[in-house]
Amino acid sequence: MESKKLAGEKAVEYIKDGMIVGLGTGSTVYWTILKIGELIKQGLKIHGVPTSKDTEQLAVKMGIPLLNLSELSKIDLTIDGADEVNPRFDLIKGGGGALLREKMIASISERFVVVADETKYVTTLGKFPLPVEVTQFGWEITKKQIERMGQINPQLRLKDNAPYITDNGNFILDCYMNTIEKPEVLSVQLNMIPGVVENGLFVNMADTVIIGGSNGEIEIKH
Ligand code: DER
Repeated sequence: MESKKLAGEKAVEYIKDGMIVGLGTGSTVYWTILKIGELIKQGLKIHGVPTSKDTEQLAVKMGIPLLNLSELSKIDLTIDGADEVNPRFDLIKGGGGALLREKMIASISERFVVVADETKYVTTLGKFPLPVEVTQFGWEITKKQIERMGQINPQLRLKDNAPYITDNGNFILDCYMNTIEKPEVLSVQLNMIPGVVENGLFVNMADTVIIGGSNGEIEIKH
């Protein structure tokens, strides 16, 4: 927890008065949102754009004024976590089930800052199963289509022994494969499959990565 807290809190240094800030989802950016709440109490003036219903609830609790995506054409800064980050700053995201809204909000952000503990920084993506958001309609067919790509094992994400349902009413297939050598290729191939809504590969989107170390050190990569 400490290394996540270190990274999460450090990210608020990128926030300036008047900004519109995309608020990510997960246990690392949780610390960012708590810190923003403190700064709001001290007079910081920003608006947040939540990437999930969970984050929306937390942001409201922290007194962060919110906007929804439909009101915006751009966001100044988004701060979010990741399940894996490689040296090119390609990410696997979606462990928390929020990948679609996270990717939409990151895609219109001037700057995208990732906060993570050191365990997330990997040489090659793929040890973490890649979340793929799919329509409920025909998900079994979509699963078969992904299997036909070869070397990918898609599994329906469950919660309390029932299919996990995202904030957008979709299912998630967690795709197990060994390594992802060309995330930019796989991302396009997956999104071409009818029934795939979005995948958790964030390629060429992150600008800055803040890594919290178990030794109490913080490393900022640009
Ligand atoms: O679901 C997501 O994309 C989250 O951002 C996730 O990847 C971050 O998880 P963590 O900060 O709780 O490890």
